Amino acid sequence: METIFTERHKLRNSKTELYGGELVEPFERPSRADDIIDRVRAVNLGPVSAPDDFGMDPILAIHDPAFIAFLQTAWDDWQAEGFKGEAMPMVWPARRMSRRIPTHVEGRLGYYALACETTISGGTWEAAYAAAQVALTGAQRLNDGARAVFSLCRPPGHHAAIDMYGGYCFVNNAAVAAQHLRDTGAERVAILDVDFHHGNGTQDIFDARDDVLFVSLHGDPMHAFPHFLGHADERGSGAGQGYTVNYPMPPGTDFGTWRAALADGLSRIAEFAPDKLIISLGVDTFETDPISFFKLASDDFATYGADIAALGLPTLFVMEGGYDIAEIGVNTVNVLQGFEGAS
Ligand code: Q9C
Ligand code: ZN
Repeated sequence: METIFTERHKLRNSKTELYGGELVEPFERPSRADDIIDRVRAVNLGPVSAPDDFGMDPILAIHDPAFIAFLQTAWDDWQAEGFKGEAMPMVWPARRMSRRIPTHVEGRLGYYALACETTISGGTWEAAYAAAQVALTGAQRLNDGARAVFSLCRPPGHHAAIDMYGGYCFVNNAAVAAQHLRDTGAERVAILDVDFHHGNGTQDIFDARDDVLFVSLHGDPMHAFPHFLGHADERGSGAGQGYTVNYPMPPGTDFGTWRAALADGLSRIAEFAPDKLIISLGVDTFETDPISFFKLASDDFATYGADIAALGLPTLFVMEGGYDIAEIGVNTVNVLQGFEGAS
């Protein structure tokens, strides 16, 4: 399997995350991608290629232009205020308040953020742009006939909505790739999100559409980030009714339970009969992930990679979360090798 990767992910290197009331080193750090690419090379998964540049249009096909313009200038605007730390919101348009977009960067941060753990620092936009190109290049490889491709995106994307960032995400890489596939011949695209967290951004983007099926397995939002989306009764709206499928699961969920939900999700995807499949691949379902509560073991990742391969669809793996730094490379590549072994 070919991997698409660029060192430009290192440009996303913020020093702080707000966690438990403290500023800590971010869980979403550059060494994550380094560990994954090291493992890809160690097992000779396949060639590693740099992304092509598809420009801004595919990003703007998903995201609000004003939101993207905000991401591009937020760090400069923040620094211009003379602030010493990294950019983070601290006030939101909460219930019964105005949706008018403020002028001051503090107001703009609150308007466009869905959470405040994720700080913006120099290079963030450049890395997020590069990650979207990594996803787009993988999608194009499927168009060129590949059975499967691994887009090693960093920063991740599935929490980024049409006009919101947060949860370590800025541009929704999987959504950008899905739209590119739609715009280049695919009639139907399915996105299967196996990251521990609900892919609220992806769900939001495709909520009212029947051409992109969104299926997500995740920690129940009653107990897990992003807390305000991902319930089982969210099924899509308008023409998109029935094209969002959520499997929230409780703390302590083991692989048996998780795999049964996956089997149900895979049957929904088979029924939809997509031309292409995108996997939002987070390995934060691992038993020792520091911020999650599922109990998957390393071997389970290979097992479910094979389960996904049984669909027989052209498949793009897009990297999302996973924070157990010691095992992130093994667990990620286990999914890909499990898939290949069963293809
Ligand atoms: N107590 C991704 O996996 N904070 N984002 C969680 C836990 C945010 C995760 C706090 C987690 C974001 C792509
Ligand atoms: Zn996650």
